[in-house]
Amino acid sequence: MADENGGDENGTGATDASAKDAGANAAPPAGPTRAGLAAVLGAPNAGKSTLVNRLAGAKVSIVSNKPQTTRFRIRAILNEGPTQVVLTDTPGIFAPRRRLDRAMVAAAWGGAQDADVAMLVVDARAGLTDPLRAIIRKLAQGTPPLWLVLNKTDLFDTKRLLPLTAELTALLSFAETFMISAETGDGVDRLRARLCEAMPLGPWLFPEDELSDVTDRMLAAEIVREQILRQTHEEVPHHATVETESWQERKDGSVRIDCTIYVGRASQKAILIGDRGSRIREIGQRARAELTKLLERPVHLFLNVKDRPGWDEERGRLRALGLEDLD
Ligand SMILES: Nc1nc2c(ncn2[C@@H]2O[C@H](COP(=O)(O)OP(=O)(O)OP(=O)(O)O)[C@@H](O)[C@H]2O)c(=O)[nH]1
Ligand SMILES: [Mg+2]
Repeated sequence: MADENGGDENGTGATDASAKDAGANAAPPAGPTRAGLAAVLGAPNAGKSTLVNRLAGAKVSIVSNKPQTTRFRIRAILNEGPTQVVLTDTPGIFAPRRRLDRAMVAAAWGGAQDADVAMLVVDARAGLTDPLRAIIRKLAQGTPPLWLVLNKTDLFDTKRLLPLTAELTALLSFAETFMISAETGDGVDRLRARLCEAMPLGPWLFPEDELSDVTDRMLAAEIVREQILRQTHEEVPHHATVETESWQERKDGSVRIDCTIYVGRASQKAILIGDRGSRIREIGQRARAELTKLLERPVHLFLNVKDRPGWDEERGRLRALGLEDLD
Protein backbone atom coordinates (compact mmCIF):
# COMPACT_ATOMS: atom_id res chain seq x y z
CA MET A 1 0.00 0.00 0.00
CA ALA A 2 1.03 3.54 -0.48
CA ASP A 3 2.66 5.38 2.23
CA GLU A 4 0.60 8.43 2.85
CA ASN A 5 2.95 9.92 5.35
CA GLY A 6 2.33 13.59 5.65
CA GLY A 7 -0.82 13.15 3.65
CA ASP A 8 -2.51 15.90 5.62
CA GLU A 9 0.11 18.37 4.54
CA ASN A 10 -0.35 20.30 1.40
CA GLY A 11 1.19 17.98 -1.10
CA THR A 12 0.42 20.05 -4.13
CA GLY A 13 3.51 22.16 -4.07
CA ALA A 14 3.97 24.02 -7.32
CA THR A 15 3.40 27.70 -7.40
CA ASP A 16 0.01 27.47 -5.78
CA ALA A 17 -0.42 30.08 -3.09
CA SER A 18 -2.21 27.43 -1.06
CA ALA A 19 1.12 25.73 -0.36
CA LYS A 20 1.04 27.41 2.99
CA ASP A 21 1.85 24.48 5.20
CA ALA A 22 5.36 23.97 3.98
CA GLY A 23 6.48 23.42 7.55
CA ALA A 24 8.08 25.27 10.41
CA ASN A 25 11.50 24.88 8.81
CA ALA A 26 10.51 26.67 5.68
CA ALA A 27 12.28 30.02 5.93
CA PRO A 28 15.99 29.91 5.07
CA PRO A 29 18.03 31.22 7.96
CA ALA A 30 20.11 34.36 7.72
CA GLY A 31 23.54 32.63 7.74
CA PRO A 32 25.20 30.53 5.05
CA THR A 33 22.89 28.15 3.22
CA ARG A 34 23.36 24.90 1.35
CA ALA A 35 21.44 23.62 -1.64
CA GLY A 36 21.78 20.85 -4.17
CA LEU A 37 20.17 18.13 -6.22
CA ALA A 38 19.81 14.52 -5.11
CA ALA A 39 18.56 12.07 -7.73
CA VAL A 40 16.82 8.81 -6.89
CA LEU A 41 17.38 6.03 -9.41
CA GLY A 42 16.65 2.35 -9.62
CA ALA A 43 14.68 -0.48 -11.14
CA PRO A 44 10.88 -0.28 -11.30
CA ASN A 45 9.12 -0.96 -7.99
CA ALA A 46 12.27 -0.50 -5.86
CA GLY A 47 10.48 2.04 -3.65
CA LYS A 48 11.92 5.27 -5.09
CA SER A 49 8.72 7.30 -4.88
CA THR A 50 7.94 5.98 -1.41
CA LEU A 51 11.39 7.15 -0.34
CA VAL A 52 11.05 10.57 -1.96
CA ASN A 53 7.70 11.14 -0.23
CA ARG A 54 9.17 9.97 3.05
CA LEU A 55 12.24 12.22 2.77
CA ALA A 56 10.16 15.22 1.74
CA GLY A 57 7.50 14.53 4.40
CA ALA A 58 4.66 14.99 1.89
CA LYS A 59 2.94 12.98 -0.80
CA VAL A 60 4.43 14.33 -3.98
CA SER A 61 4.81 11.23 -6.12
CA ILE A 62 2.28 8.43 -6.57
CA VAL A 63 3.04 4.91 -5.36
CA SER A 64 1.70 1.51 -6.34
CA ASN A 65 2.74 -2.10 -6.22
CA LYS A 66 2.90 -2.20 -10.04
CA PRO A 67 6.16 -1.51 -11.83
CA GLN A 68 6.44 1.64 -13.96
CA THR A 69 4.24 3.73 -11.72
CA THR A 70 6.30 6.91 -12.08
CA ARG A 71 6.38 8.17 -15.65
CA PHE A 72 8.22 11.48 -15.50
CA ARG A 73 10.73 13.28 -13.32
CA ILE A 74 9.27 14.79 -10.20
CA ARG A 75 11.10 17.19 -7.96
CA ALA A 76 10.29 17.24 -4.27
CA ILE A 77 11.84 19.91 -2.10
CA LEU A 78 13.18 19.19 1.34
CA ASN A 79 14.07 22.19 3.50
CA GLU A 80 15.89 21.43 6.70
CA GLY A 81 17.56 24.16 8.73
CA PRO A 82 19.91 26.04 6.41
CA THR A 83 19.78 23.31 3.76
CA GLN A 84 17.57 22.71 0.75
CA VAL A 85 17.71 19.31 -0.94
CA VAL A 86 15.94 19.08 -4.28
CA LEU A 87 15.04 15.41 -4.61
CA THR A 88 14.44 14.06 -8.09
CA ASP A 89 12.17 11.03 -8.29
CA THR A 90 12.60 9.23 -11.59
CA PRO A 91 10.82 6.47 -13.52
CA GLY A 92 12.18 2.99 -12.91
CA ILE A 93 14.78 1.96 -15.48
CA PHE A 94 13.95 -1.05 -17.64
CA ALA A 95 14.40 -2.24 -21.20
CA PRO A 96 12.13 0.11 -23.16
CA ARG A 97 9.93 -0.87 -26.07
CA ARG A 98 7.26 1.76 -26.70
CA ARG A 99 7.97 5.44 -27.37
CA LEU A 100 6.47 6.09 -23.94
CA ASP A 101 8.91 3.63 -22.34
CA ARG A 102 11.89 5.14 -24.10
CA ALA A 103 10.92 8.63 -22.99
CA MET A 104 10.47 7.40 -19.39
CA VAL A 105 13.89 5.78 -19.27
CA ALA A 106 15.50 8.85 -20.85
CA ALA A 107 13.83 10.99 -18.16
CA ALA A 108 15.27 8.72 -15.48
CA TRP A 109 18.85 8.99 -16.73
CA GLY A 110 18.43 12.71 -17.31
CA GLY A 111 17.51 13.08 -13.64
CA ALA A 112 20.95 11.90 -12.57
CA GLN A 113 23.04 14.08 -14.82
CA ASP A 114 23.32 17.30 -12.85
CA ALA A 115 22.81 15.81 -9.40
CA ASP A 116 25.20 16.37 -6.50
CA VAL A 117 24.35 12.89 -5.25
CA ALA A 118 22.69 9.97 -7.02
CA MET A 119 21.01 7.35 -4.84
CA LEU A 120 20.59 3.89 -6.30
CA VAL A 121 17.53 2.43 -4.57
CA VAL A 122 17.49 -1.36 -4.51
CA ASP A 123 14.62 -3.61 -3.49
CA ALA A 124 16.85 -5.65 -1.21
CA ARG A 125 14.37 -8.49 -1.00
CA ALA A 126 14.45 -8.90 -4.78
CA GLY A 127 18.28 -8.76 -4.73
CA LEU A 128 20.53 -8.48 -7.77
CA THR A 129 18.07 -8.88 -10.62
CA ASP A 130 18.86 -8.59 -14.33
CA PRO A 131 17.34 -5.07 -14.61
CA LEU A 132 19.50 -3.99 -11.67
CA ARG A 133 22.61 -5.45 -13.32
CA ALA A 134 21.85 -3.44 -16.46
CA ILE A 135 21.49 -0.24 -14.43
CA ILE A 136 24.77 -0.91 -12.64
CA ARG A 137 26.56 -1.46 -15.94
CA LYS A 138 25.36 1.93 -17.14
CA LEU A 139 26.17 3.64 -13.83
CA ALA A 140 29.70 2.29 -14.06
CA GLN A 141 30.19 4.61 -17.04
CA GLY A 142 30.20 7.56 -14.65
CA THR A 143 27.70 9.51 -12.58
CA PRO A 144 27.76 11.91 -9.66
CA PRO A 145 28.82 10.48 -6.28
CA LEU A 146 26.74 7.37 -5.94
CA TRP A 147 25.06 6.15 -2.76
CA LEU A 148 23.58 2.70 -2.34
CA VAL A 149 20.19 2.59 -0.62
CA LEU A 150 19.04 -0.92 0.25
CA ASN A 151 15.30 -0.66 0.75
CA LYS A 152 12.46 -2.79 2.16
CA THR A 153 14.44 -3.97 5.20
CA ASP A 154 11.14 -4.44 7.03
CA LEU A 155 10.46 -7.49 4.87
CA PHE A 156 13.32 -9.76 5.95
CA ASP A 157 16.13 -10.35 8.40
CA THR A 158 18.75 -7.68 7.76
CA LYS A 159 21.55 -10.25 8.23
CA ARG A 160 20.72 -11.32 4.72
CA LEU A 161 21.84 -7.92 3.48
CA LEU A 162 25.52 -8.56 3.95
CA PRO A 163 26.00 -10.88 0.95
CA LEU A 164 23.91 -8.58 -1.25
CA THR A 165 25.92 -5.54 -0.19
CA ALA A 166 29.16 -7.41 -0.94
CA GLU A 167 27.85 -8.44 -4.35
CA LEU A 168 26.80 -4.91 -5.27
CA THR A 169 29.91 -3.16 -4.01
CA ALA A 170 32.06 -5.62 -5.98
CA LEU A 171 30.34 -4.40 -9.15
CA LEU A 172 30.38 -0.67 -8.42
CA SER A 173 31.89 1.56 -5.82
CA PHE A 174 29.48 3.50 -3.66
CA ALA A 175 30.50 6.48 -1.55
CA GLU A 176 27.97 5.50 1.13
CA THR A 177 25.58 2.66 1.88
CA PHE A 178 22.25 2.88 3.72
CA MET A 179 19.80 0.23 4.81
CA ILE A 180 16.30 1.56 5.12
CA SER A 181 12.61 0.90 4.99
CA ALA A 182 10.98 3.71 3.05
CA GLU A 183 7.64 2.27 4.12
CA THR A 184 8.22 2.37 7.89
CA GLY A 185 10.78 5.17 7.87
CA ASP A 186 13.44 3.03 9.49
CA GLY A 187 16.90 4.39 8.68
CA VAL A 188 15.51 7.33 6.70
CA ASP A 189 16.45 9.99 9.25
CA ARG A 190 20.13 9.11 8.92
CA LEU A 191 19.89 9.22 5.14
CA ARG A 192 18.15 12.61 5.29
CA ALA A 193 20.82 13.98 7.61
CA ARG A 194 23.65 12.74 5.38
CA LEU A 195 21.97 14.21 2.32
CA CYS A 196 21.80 17.60 4.02
CA GLU A 197 25.49 17.41 4.89
CA ALA A 198 26.40 16.46 1.33
CA MET A 199 24.78 19.50 -0.27
CA PRO A 200 27.19 22.23 -1.43
CA LEU A 201 27.16 25.73 -0.01
CA GLY A 202 24.96 28.03 -2.06
CA PRO A 203 21.64 29.82 -2.27
CA TRP A 204 18.39 27.86 -2.21
CA LEU A 205 17.13 26.83 -5.61
CA PHE A 206 13.40 27.03 -4.88
CA PRO A 207 11.33 29.45 -2.78
CA GLU A 208 10.92 28.25 0.77
CA ASP A 209 7.18 27.56 0.47
CA GLU A 210 7.42 25.28 -2.56
CA LEU A 211 7.06 21.55 -1.93
CA SER A 212 7.42 20.21 -5.44
CA ASP A 213 7.44 21.12 -9.11
CA VAL A 214 4.23 19.20 -9.74
CA THR A 215 1.42 21.53 -10.75
CA ASP A 216 -2.03 21.02 -9.28
CA ARG A 217 -3.35 19.93 -12.69
CA MET A 218 -0.63 17.30 -12.97
CA LEU A 219 -1.23 16.17 -9.41
CA ALA A 220 -4.94 15.64 -10.15
CA ALA A 221 -4.12 13.48 -13.18
CA GLU A 222 -1.54 11.50 -11.21
CA ILE A 223 -3.90 10.82 -8.32
CA VAL A 224 -6.49 9.47 -10.78
CA ARG A 225 -3.79 7.31 -12.37
CA GLU A 226 -2.76 6.05 -8.95
CA GLN A 227 -6.29 4.75 -8.43
CA ILE A 228 -6.27 3.11 -11.87
CA LEU A 229 -3.01 1.37 -10.94
CA ARG A 230 -4.51 0.15 -7.70
CA GLN A 231 -7.92 -0.86 -8.94
CA THR A 232 -7.18 -2.49 -12.28
CA HIS A 233 -4.80 -5.22 -13.31
CA GLU A 234 -2.59 -6.57 -16.02
CA GLU A 235 -2.60 -4.56 -19.18
CA VAL A 236 -4.99 -1.77 -18.20
CA PRO A 237 -2.76 0.37 -15.92
CA HIS A 238 0.16 0.39 -18.32
CA HIS A 239 -2.03 1.35 -21.24
CA ALA A 240 -3.79 4.21 -19.52
CA THR A 241 -2.82 7.85 -19.30
CA VAL A 242 -4.66 10.69 -17.62
CA GLU A 243 -4.84 14.35 -18.59
CA THR A 244 -6.51 17.17 -16.71
CA GLU A 245 -8.72 18.86 -19.31
CA SER A 246 -10.16 21.66 -17.22
CA TRP A 247 -9.81 23.23 -13.81
CA GLN A 248 -12.47 25.61 -12.63
CA GLU A 249 -12.27 27.46 -9.36
CA ARG A 250 -15.70 28.03 -7.87
CA LYS A 251 -16.88 30.93 -5.77
CA ASP A 252 -17.59 28.67 -2.80
CA GLY A 253 -13.89 27.72 -2.60
CA SER A 254 -14.30 24.33 -4.23
CA VAL A 255 -12.76 23.28 -7.51
CA ARG A 256 -14.20 21.36 -10.45
CA ILE A 257 -11.64 19.15 -12.16
CA ASP A 258 -12.31 17.30 -15.42
CA CYS A 259 -9.90 14.54 -16.36
CA THR A 260 -9.75 12.39 -19.47
CA ILE A 261 -8.41 8.85 -19.22
CA TYR A 262 -7.03 7.47 -22.47
CA VAL A 263 -6.71 3.72 -22.88
CA GLY A 264 -5.29 1.66 -25.72
CA ARG A 265 -8.30 -0.48 -26.58
CA ALA A 266 -12.07 -0.63 -26.29
CA SER A 267 -11.74 -3.76 -24.13
CA GLN A 268 -9.61 -1.78 -21.65
CA LYS A 269 -12.21 0.96 -21.61
CA ALA A 270 -14.86 -1.61 -20.70
CA ILE A 271 -12.73 -2.94 -17.82
CA LEU A 272 -12.05 0.56 -16.55
CA ILE A 273 -15.71 1.49 -16.60
CA GLY A 274 -16.74 -1.78 -15.01
CA ASP A 275 -20.13 -3.30 -14.48
CA ARG A 276 -22.65 -0.46 -14.87
CA GLY A 277 -19.92 2.07 -14.19
CA SER A 278 -18.96 0.61 -10.82
CA ARG A 279 -15.18 0.59 -11.38
CA ILE A 280 -14.87 4.13 -12.70
CA ARG A 281 -17.16 5.35 -9.93
CA GLU A 282 -14.90 3.80 -7.30
CA ILE A 283 -11.78 5.24 -8.98
CA GLY A 284 -13.41 8.67 -9.02
CA GLN A 285 -14.55 8.50 -5.40
CA ARG A 286 -11.16 7.50 -4.04
CA ALA A 287 -9.26 9.98 -6.19
CA ARG A 288 -11.66 12.74 -5.14
CA ALA A 289 -11.15 11.93 -1.45
CA GLU A 290 -7.39 11.98 -1.85
CA LEU A 291 -7.42 15.23 -3.82
CA THR A 292 -9.70 16.89 -1.28
CA LYS A 293 -7.10 16.07 1.35
CA LEU A 294 -4.10 17.17 -0.71
CA LEU A 295 -5.67 20.38 -2.04
CA GLU A 296 -7.35 21.12 1.29
CA ARG A 297 -10.67 22.07 -0.27
CA PRO A 298 -13.76 20.42 -1.72
CA VAL A 299 -13.18 18.83 -5.11
CA HIS A 300 -15.71 17.90 -7.78
CA LEU A 301 -14.02 15.36 -10.02
CA PHE A 302 -15.36 14.30 -13.41
CA LEU A 303 -13.75 11.44 -15.33
CA ASN A 304 -14.17 10.74 -19.01
CA VAL A 305 -12.76 7.53 -20.55
CA LYS A 306 -11.70 7.40 -24.22
CA ASP A 307 -10.11 4.61 -26.16
CA ARG A 308 -7.31 5.90 -28.28
CA PRO A 309 -5.17 3.15 -29.81
CA GLY A 310 -1.52 4.07 -30.01
CA TRP A 311 -1.63 6.98 -27.56
CA ASP A 312 1.65 5.68 -26.10
CA GLU A 313 3.37 6.41 -29.41
CA GLU A 314 1.81 9.88 -29.77
CA ARG A 315 4.05 12.85 -29.17
CA GLY A 316 1.19 15.03 -27.96
CA ARG A 317 0.24 12.57 -25.22
CA LEU A 318 3.86 12.24 -24.09
CA ARG A 319 4.26 16.01 -24.05
CA ALA A 320 1.16 16.24 -21.89
CA LEU A 321 3.00 14.01 -19.43
CA GLY A 322 5.98 16.34 -19.46
CA LEU A 323 8.07 13.86 -21.42
CA GLU A 324 10.20 15.08 -24.27
CA ASP A 325 10.41 13.86 -27.81
CA LEU A 326 13.30 11.58 -28.41
CA ASP A 327 13.48 11.90 -32.17
N1 LIG B 1 7.39 -3.51 2.64
C1 LIG B 1 7.86 -2.44 2.00
N2 LIG B 1 7.29 -2.05 0.87
C2 LIG B 1 7.79 -0.95 0.26
C3 LIG B 1 8.89 -0.22 0.77
N3 LIG B 1 9.14 0.80 -0.06
C4 LIG B 1 8.23 0.73 -1.06
N4 LIG B 1 7.42 -0.32 -0.87
C5 LIG B 1 6.32 -0.78 -1.73
O1 LIG B 1 6.88 -1.12 -2.98
C6 LIG B 1 5.96 -0.81 -4.04
C7 LIG B 1 6.63 0.11 -5.04
O2 LIG B 1 6.88 1.35 -4.43
P1 LIG B 1 7.11 2.67 -5.30
O3 LIG B 1 7.57 3.74 -4.36
O4 LIG B 1 5.94 2.97 -6.18
O5 LIG B 1 8.32 2.17 -6.20
P2 LIG B 1 9.08 2.95 -7.37
O6 LIG B 1 10.50 2.54 -7.30
O7 LIG B 1 8.81 4.41 -7.30
O8 LIG B 1 8.40 2.30 -8.64
P3 LIG B 1 8.31 2.88 -10.18
O9 LIG B 1 7.77 4.27 -10.11
O10 LIG B 1 7.36 1.94 -10.82
O11 LIG B 1 9.68 2.79 -10.75
C8 LIG B 1 4.74 -0.17 -3.35
O12 LIG B 1 3.79 -1.19 -3.16
C9 LIG B 1 5.30 0.32 -2.04
O13 LIG B 1 4.31 0.42 -1.03
C10 LIG B 1 9.48 -0.69 2.01
O14 LIG B 1 10.42 -0.12 2.55
N5 LIG B 1 8.92 -1.80 2.56
MG1 LIG C 1 7.93 5.65 -8.63
